[in-house]
Amino acid sequence: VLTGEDKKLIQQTWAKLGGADEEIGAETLYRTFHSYPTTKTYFPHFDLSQGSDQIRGHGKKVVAALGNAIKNLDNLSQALSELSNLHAYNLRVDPVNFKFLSQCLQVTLATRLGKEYTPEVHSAVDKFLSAVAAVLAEKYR
Ligand code: HNI
Repeated sequence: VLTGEDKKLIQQTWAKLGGADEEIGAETLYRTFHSYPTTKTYFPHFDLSQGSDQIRGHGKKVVAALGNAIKNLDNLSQALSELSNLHAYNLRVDPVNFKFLSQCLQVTLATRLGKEYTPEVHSAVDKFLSAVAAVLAEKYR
C-alpha cells in the first residue's frame, strides 16, 4: 500500500524528470529488451535497435501512461482500466513481463537521478510500479 509519504516522493521524483518521457521510455525499453530478451517476442513488428523511432515512440507512450497514473494514485484501477483491458485481452502480455519492465525503469531512473534516487524513493517507486502491474494484470483473473 502506498503511504502518503510514498505518494509525495513519487510525485516529486516524477516532477524532477521534467518531461523527458521519450528518453526515459526509450532507455527503459532498450534495457528491457536486452536484459530480458523474451520480452522482444511481443514486438515482432518493431525495429528494436537502440533509439529507433518505434522504441522512442512507444517509450514515450508508456512513460506518459505512468505520468497519468501518478496523477491518479488514489484511483489507479480506474485510471489504467483501458490499458488493463488492452494488455490482458488484446496483447496477452504474460504478467511476469511487468516486473521486468519495472526493474529496467528503476535502473533508468537511478542512473539519471543518482544520489537523489534515495532508498526511500526507490521503495516508493517500486511499490507504485507493483501497483500498476497489479492493475494491468487484474483482468487475467
Ligand atoms: Ni504496454 C502498448 C503502457 C508494460 C507490451 N503499453 C502500450 C501502450 C501503452 C502501454 C500506453 C499504448 C496503448 C495505445 O496505443 O493505446 N505497457 C504500458 C505500461 C506498462 C506496460 C504503463 C507497465 C508499466 N507492455 C508492457 C509490457 C509488455 C507490453 C511488460 C510486454 C513485454 N504494450 C505492449 C505491446 C503494445 C503495448 C506489445 C502494443 C505496441 C504497438 O504499438 O504495437
